[in-house]
Amino acid sequence: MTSLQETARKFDQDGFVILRQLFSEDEISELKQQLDDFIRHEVPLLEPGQVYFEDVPSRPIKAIHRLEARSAYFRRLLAEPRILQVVQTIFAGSDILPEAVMYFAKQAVAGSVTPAHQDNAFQHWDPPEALTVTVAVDESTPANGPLICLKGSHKLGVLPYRQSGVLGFSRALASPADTRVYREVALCLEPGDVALHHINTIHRSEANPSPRHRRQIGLGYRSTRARRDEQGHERYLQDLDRLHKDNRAALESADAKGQS
Ligand SMILES: O=C(O)CCC(=O)C(=O)O
Repeated sequence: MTSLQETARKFDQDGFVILRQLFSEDEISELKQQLDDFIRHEVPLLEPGQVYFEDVPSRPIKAIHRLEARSAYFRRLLAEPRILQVVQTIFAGSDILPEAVMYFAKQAVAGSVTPAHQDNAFQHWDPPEALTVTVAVDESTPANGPLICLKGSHKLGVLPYRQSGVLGFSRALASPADTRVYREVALCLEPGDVALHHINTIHRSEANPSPRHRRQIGLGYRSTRARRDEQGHERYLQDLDRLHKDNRAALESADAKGQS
């Protein structure tokens, strides 16, 4: 079996797979530089919903969505042939569509919990032939809130969810999955490592109380066989809009109290 096919087999079996050192040190240095530039020049222009901040006074960035819309560098990263080749082997017999680039930052000391969720509760692909590729910018260790995937949980389909109230991760699993059956695996990565998880794989992360950042890029792909459940997706967008309005109202009321 070639290593590409072995990767696809593991992904199919576990719902996630790690590829070590897909990107070189120089490539990760450039990625960091591009991220810094994006944060300096583009983030101030983004609307709520495109960027999320931690709820602490220093307001460090927690997540940015759709970097490819504003950056030629991130559009190129999304079209990276080394990644497309792996995704193509996983969803064999179909063309692959790159979807979006996200940034997830679990900042030193300030990074908060990501509730257990499945990406397809947000994305609504049917059949669920889609995945997220995580590119590690920093080392992730048990101490700095690594991504934790539940092995085999992608075979459960999309499970009932609840509104989490957490900005950036508004839908969480309604009840915890049985981790004796679907074992939790912390994805401990070095910069340049890449992890792929299926959109139905349950994943979560703890807070980051450590002095080290855990930042990563998420690249979304799907097969051309996957179709969006438009009604389900519209309901999600309406829920999200409500959450943003409630959040704005809460902030305005806190401001008004502060001034009175
Ligand atoms: O960084 C995290 O904690 C969450 C990332 C995530 O949900 C994802 O990559 O799909």
